[in-house]
Amino acid sequence: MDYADPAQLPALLADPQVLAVFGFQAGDGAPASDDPRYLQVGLQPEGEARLEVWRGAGTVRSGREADGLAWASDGALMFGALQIAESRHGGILEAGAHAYARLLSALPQQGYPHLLRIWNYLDAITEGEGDDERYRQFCIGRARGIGTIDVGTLPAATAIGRLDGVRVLQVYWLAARVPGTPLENPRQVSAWRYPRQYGPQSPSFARGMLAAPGSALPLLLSGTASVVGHATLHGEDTLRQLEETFANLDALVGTARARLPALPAHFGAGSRLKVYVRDAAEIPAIRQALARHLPPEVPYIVLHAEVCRRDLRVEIDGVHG
Ligand code: 3EB
Repeated sequence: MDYADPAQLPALLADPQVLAVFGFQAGDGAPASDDPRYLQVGLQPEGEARLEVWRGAGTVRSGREADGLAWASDGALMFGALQIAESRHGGILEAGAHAYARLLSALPQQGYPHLLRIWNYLDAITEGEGDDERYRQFCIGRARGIGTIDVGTLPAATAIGRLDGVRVLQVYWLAARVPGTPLENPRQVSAWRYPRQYGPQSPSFARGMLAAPGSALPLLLSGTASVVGHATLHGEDTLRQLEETFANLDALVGTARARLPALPAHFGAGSRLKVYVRDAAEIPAIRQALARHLPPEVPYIVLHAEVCRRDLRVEIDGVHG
C-alpha cells in the first residue's frame, strides 16, 4: 500500500495492476471517477489530500454489481466497496446489517471467501445517548448482518466517524482466497469480549491480521486507540492517548512477530499509517508528537475524524511490513 497525490488518480486507474484507490477528501474538490476500483471517503485531510493505493499481482479484473457493490480482484485478493444510504434501510443499524449480509454473501460467490480487513465510515458516529448512540447501533446491525460466526475468524477493522453530514454508510474490504491469521493484543481485551457498559453488542473485529504465508500483504493493523483492557485511558490528554496508542501498536506488532519473525520490530519504510484526530485544533500538536515518535521514512496521513468513543481523541490504523 502506498500514498499518492490526488492528481495521480487518472494514471493510477490506467494501471492494470492497481486493485483499489481510496481518496480521503470530502466535498466537491475531490477527484472524481466511476471506476469501481476508486472510492472517495468523505473525510477531510489536514494538510495535503492523499490517495491510498493498493496494488495487486498481475492483471486486475473489476466491476460493479446492479446494487452498486464494487469489486476488483487479482486472483489472490479481492477489494470490494459498498455505500449504503441509511434512509433506504431505516437507519444506521439496518444499513450496517444490510452491508454485512450483502458483502458476506458476495465473498464466496466471487471466490474470495476470507475477509481479512474491513473499513467502516459513518457520519456522526457518537451521536445519540446511551445504547441509542449511532456506533452502538451500527455494532448491533453489523453483528446481525454477520450472523453466526466463529469470533476467531473476524477481520481486522476500522470504524470511524465522518464529519460530512452525509448519512451514507461507506464500507470497503479486502478479502482473500485463503484465510489469514487474526491477531489479538495482549494489552487489550478482545473487542468481541467488551463488557456490556460499551453497548448491547460488542464490536465484531480482530486487532490485526496476518495474511497467509506467501502473500505480499503487510501486517494489517486495525484501528488502534488508547484502550487498555477495555477502558479508555487518558481521556483528557491527547498526547498521552497517542503514546498509549503506540504502546498498543508495539504490542500488536510483537504478537505478529511471534508468528512472523521476519517482520520488523519497529515502524519503518514498510509501514503506512493513518492518524484520525477528533479535535482539529489538536492536529498541530499531534503532528509534532508524530514527528518525534516516528522515523522520517514512515509515511502517514492525518485525518480530522470522530473516533467511536467520545473520550477517545486519536486513533491510528495502517499497515506494517
Ligand atoms: C477500540 O479499540 C477502538 O468497531 O470496527 C477500533 C477498530 C475501534 C475497529 C470497530 C472500533 C472498531 O475499541 C475502536
